[in-house]
Amino acid sequence: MNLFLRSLAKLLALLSLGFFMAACTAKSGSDTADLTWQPEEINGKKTYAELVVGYSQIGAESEWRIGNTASILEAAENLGVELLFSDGQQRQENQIRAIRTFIAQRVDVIGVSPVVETGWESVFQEAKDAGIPIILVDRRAAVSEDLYTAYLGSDFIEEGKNAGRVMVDLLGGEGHIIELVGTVGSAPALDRYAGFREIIQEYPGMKIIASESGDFTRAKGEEVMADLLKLYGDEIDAVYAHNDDMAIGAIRAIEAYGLKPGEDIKIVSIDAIRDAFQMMIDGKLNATIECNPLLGPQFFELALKVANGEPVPKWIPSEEGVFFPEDAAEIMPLRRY
Ligand code: GYE
Repeated sequence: MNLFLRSLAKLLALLSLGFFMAACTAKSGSDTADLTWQPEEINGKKTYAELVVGYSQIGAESEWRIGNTASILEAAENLGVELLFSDGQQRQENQIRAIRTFIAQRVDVIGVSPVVETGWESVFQEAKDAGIPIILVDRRAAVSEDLYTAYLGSDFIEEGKNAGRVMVDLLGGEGHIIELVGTVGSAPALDRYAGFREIIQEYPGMKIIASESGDFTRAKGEEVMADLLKLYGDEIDAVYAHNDDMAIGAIRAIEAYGLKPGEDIKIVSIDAIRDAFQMMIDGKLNATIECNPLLGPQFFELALKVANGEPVPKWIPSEEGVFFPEDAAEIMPLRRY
């Protein structure tokens, strides 16, 4: 993790219990020489300087999430948007409380990354009744389309399929796979589970011998993998982890068990964080499927349009690739998360 992200993570940890103003708009005083002054409205339309956005983040479970939070805070500051940011610490009830607070504060737009898919109807309906649009960022919610304005995020099914395709190649269509699942009930865990199976079901020799949640964290990935190694040991040919952090945890467990990750046990994961590139350079990870967390600039562009009543697409998907060890050294310095 680079220094900037590290300090951001610390700041977030310190402030995680409440709300904070991530950025204050450069409001003009009487000083006409102030070059940062921006008009509040042009032709009756809001500008970034007038936009007030509430954002309910999930937590800080992974490097991906830390990169995602940094992107949102940075973009708000660069654009001069007033951002009310809340860290839900992985709990849906905290996120629901934050959304209710944003409604009471009468923000222009609410951004939310729902920790799990279900259970959002009532609070989204409350926002709708108050005339405040909801934009889903990163993760979907299982609600009817009239309860949110747009979804900005990845195609998690496609990510799961890409992981499946890479796994078929690595194992030559045959082998015993351990799956480390993300947060139970979250959109990425459900879709990465389904997408992977869509591909490997075509290969009768590919068998998922265990599928357990590591909650998207390194610590849990390591713990679950250590338990599964005790149960299955040498029978394991490969690990499919729903994110890189759990794969890195699994790598530690495999080494502690005395096997070689990347060789004895092939590993494919998702996110493409910087540490995953290091693991590929070290020969311990066989591939990572990209999932882009740098959604801040796109999110605020969307929020401004929505606040001004302009039409926006219902789903704005991110463009993503697949990375392998042979290119890791060249690409790693370019990675921003
Ligand atoms: O893959 C994982 C994070 O929702 C896409 O959440 C995101 C996932 C990401 O914790 O690392």
